[in-house]
Amino acid sequence: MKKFLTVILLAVMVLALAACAEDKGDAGEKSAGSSKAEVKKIRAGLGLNDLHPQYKGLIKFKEIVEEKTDGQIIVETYHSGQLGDDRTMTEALQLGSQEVTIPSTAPLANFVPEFGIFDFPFLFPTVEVADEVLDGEVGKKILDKLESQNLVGLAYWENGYRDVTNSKQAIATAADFKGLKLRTMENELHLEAFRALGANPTPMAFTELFTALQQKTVDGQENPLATIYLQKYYEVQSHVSNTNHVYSPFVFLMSKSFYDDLTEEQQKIVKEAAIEAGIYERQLNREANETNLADLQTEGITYTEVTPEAREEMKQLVQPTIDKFTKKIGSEIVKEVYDAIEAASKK
Ligand code: KDG
Repeated sequence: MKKFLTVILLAVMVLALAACAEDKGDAGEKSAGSSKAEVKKIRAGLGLNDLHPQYKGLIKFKEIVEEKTDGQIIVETYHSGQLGDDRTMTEALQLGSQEVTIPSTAPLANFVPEFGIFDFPFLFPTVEVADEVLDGEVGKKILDKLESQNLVGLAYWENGYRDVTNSKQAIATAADFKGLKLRTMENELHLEAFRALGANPTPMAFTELFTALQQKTVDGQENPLATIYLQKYYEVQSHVSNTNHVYSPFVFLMSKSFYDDLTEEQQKIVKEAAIEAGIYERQLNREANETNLADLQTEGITYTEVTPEAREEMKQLVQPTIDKFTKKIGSEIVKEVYDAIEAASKK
């Protein structure tokens, strides 16, 4: 009987040990699994509001990334400057306290001066040429320069051709800019170009713009039609002209420390998602552009046509600014951009 009890006791101990080992194994696997399966979060912030194609593109990026990573990367989206303006968000990416933002190239030129080339007035003749150049070799070369700033540039998106609005007078020719207090993006080249046209420009973050127009701190501003309409600038502006003075690209930025922490597979997913969502955003933006001028007029804004001759005069007035910044940024890389534009224009 004693023997029998000892055997039973031993059997129970063996079973208990086995169960224990199994538990440990599970727990071990679970913890390995959970570190493998650790969910990474992208906080993505924009200056524009949630009606803009840029935000819709960001939602597309979110959908692609969350689906392709099976929820291992989640994307939280913020619009209307909820996380700050272009400069503060870009700095947050450098510090690693935010993961994604999509600024215009103009404020980004304060971090990597070569982006300033894309803000040369009247540079890109068409959106197709812009796509070809930005998505081509020289565009990539400039994106790669972001690494030294602790940033990764995943793709170019589209802000678009910019037009001037104001609350004072119709702008048909360069002479009409005289004395106009105009908000520009925080970019030296933009400031000098508008001074050359005779305006009185002042740099300001996008997040402050509506209030500045409303309180008449400035008379006018310049942005693509989609922004002018969707941000409801018609409520505080009375004139719009098709100055089309610059094609403004967006750059899809990711914090380098966050990107470097992703697996190779995840890096591929976010990169491809930024490109795919960018194609979608460009398409939405171009569709918006077709209707937004009429929409603005319906809202009571007066449209004034800038003739090709008047635009030619504007081009000549800003040429010394372009020459100055060509030297400042580097003639070689500027030439590469011009060559790429020429090649793309022949296609
Ligand atoms: O989300 C992008 C905006 O923050 C900004 O880049 C818009 O074109 C713009 C401007 O005028 O500041």
